[in-house]
Amino acid sequence: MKINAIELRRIAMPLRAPFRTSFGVETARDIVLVRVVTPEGEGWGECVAMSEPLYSSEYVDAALDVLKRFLIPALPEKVDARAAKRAMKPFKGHRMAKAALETAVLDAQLRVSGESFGSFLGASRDRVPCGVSVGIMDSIPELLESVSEFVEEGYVRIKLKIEPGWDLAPVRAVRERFGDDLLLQVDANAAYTLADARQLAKLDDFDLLLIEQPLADDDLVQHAALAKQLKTPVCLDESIESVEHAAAAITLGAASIINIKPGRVGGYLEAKAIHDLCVAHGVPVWCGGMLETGLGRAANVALAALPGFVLPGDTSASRRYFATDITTPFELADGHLDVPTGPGLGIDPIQDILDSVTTSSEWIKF
Ligand code: SMG
Ligand code: MG
Repeated sequence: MKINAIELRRIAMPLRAPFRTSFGVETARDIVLVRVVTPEGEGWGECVAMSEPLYSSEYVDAALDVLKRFLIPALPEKVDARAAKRAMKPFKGHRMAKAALETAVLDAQLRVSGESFGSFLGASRDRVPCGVSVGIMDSIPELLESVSEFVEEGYVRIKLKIEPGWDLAPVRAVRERFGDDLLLQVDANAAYTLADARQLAKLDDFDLLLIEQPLADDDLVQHAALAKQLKTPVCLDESIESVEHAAAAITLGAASIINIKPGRVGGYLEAKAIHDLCVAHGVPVWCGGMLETGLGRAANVALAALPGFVLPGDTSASRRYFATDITTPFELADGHLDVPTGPGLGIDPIQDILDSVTTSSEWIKF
């Protein structure tokens, strides 16, 4: 496939409500969309980097810069997703930027060949069960109100964001109010240290599905030590940026469950490789989320339909974050989202909505 031009379009999407984690509060999404134009068709990729390097070292301005300066110029004349991944490999890091470009190339390639993301990746289901991630709140009553709305909407699993000072009490309150049958898990976004092991072990009483990324991203050995002190399974998110990291985490006993986010690991090809490795080792995986628009969500839902994704993902409906999505909104039905079946992502941006949220656009011509 030959590329004629690539558009780097930056959009600003207000969130319906602030989303607080242990590292900060998000009130809007600042997103780079990559649009690959070929003679036969177009493809889209969404960069999941945040405005500031707080979740990981990546951030939006850096993603734009590395795309323009290094990643796009490195693409070979004839390209598909695999060739794009190979061409970008020499550049260290910047996995979210790489994932966006690789996804746009893959989408274009699949739209031309008429195959869906789900079929290309190996999806084995036509819909996926959905969980929702619930931010840190100012009070327990506010949290219970929010969780109750999500449960009523049909979400099949609740994830509570935690941090020191907001862990046992919210988990206990949600367990007491919604009962033992609620699938419940927590995510610390690296807010603890191994010295907190005894506090974290108190969460064992609440029958959680997992505790996600309790310690720092580069603390694999400490996660292995922590896992020995907890009954709650340890799941890694930020620590896993490649299939090699996943292999190391499994070998060390640092994680018994892995959260797969295609942006964090450099794209859907790497995400699929991590899935395959985990299946081979009997390690359950689930699909993470980065507050994606409908474009990123479409690809995530396709990935979440692979057989190793045995736990509900952070693949919530569009309205969880956005009053107006840039695509036809994803809507929950019986706690599930349908896997798109059309070619490529199977969904398109709605031009006037896209234009109304666009803050800048730049074309790179080939
Ligand atoms: O898309 O629903 C979503 C976000 C889910 O909690 C979520 N993501 O660490 O897993 C995580 C966070 C990262 C983004 S927080 C701003
Ligand atoms: Mg996480």
